[in-house]
Amino acid sequence: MLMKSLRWVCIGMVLVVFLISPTSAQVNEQWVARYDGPANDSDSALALAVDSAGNVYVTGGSDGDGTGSDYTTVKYDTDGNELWVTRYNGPVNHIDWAWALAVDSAGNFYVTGESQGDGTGYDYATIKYTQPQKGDLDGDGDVDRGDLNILLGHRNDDASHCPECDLDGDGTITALDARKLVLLCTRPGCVVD
Ligand SMILES: [Ca+2]
Ligand SMILES: [Ca+2]
Ligand SMILES: [Ca+2]
Ligand SMILES: [Ca+2]
Repeated sequence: MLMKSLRWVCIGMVLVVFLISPTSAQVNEQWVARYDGPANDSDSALALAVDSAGNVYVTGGSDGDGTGSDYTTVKYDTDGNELWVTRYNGPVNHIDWAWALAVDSAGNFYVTGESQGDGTGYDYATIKYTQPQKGDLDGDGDVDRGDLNILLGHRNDDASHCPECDLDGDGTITALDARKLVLLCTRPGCVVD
């Protein structure tokens, strides 16, 4: 009887060791991105979201220069390169912490959190941000013939003349960029409004 119990104890121990042992699967660190705010002080990320293109958004509270902590949202591309930073400081230059963030299918994003109001204690402060649409060179909200004409006006130029025209990022504005823009057109046939 004792031997039988011992055998079950041994089997149990083997199972436990097997279940908690590291598996052969590996995770690899692809990139690490750090953000330090303007005060070179406390920066705390509290939420993260990923859009359909794999870009990463991180938000939280970051000490500003005389503004207390501020909502601070950072966008990274799929390789961890910082694309932009946007900050929000509430009405009394005091504590503003963004606790949550969401991205919709159109690329708009939303942050919310606690923000010190003017005599109102902490308030919800929810912010919607829009992002410039790729290919919308004239900023009218559509990608169409008007944008294509702008791009073609820079044909064979160095990308420094119109950085947003260089859609393939090769440093020169060429017919390949025009082809990419046509694929982004938001109007049937890429006609102008
Ligand atoms: Ca810091
Ligand atoms: Ca603030
Ligand atoms: Ca446009
Ligand atoms: Ca190009």
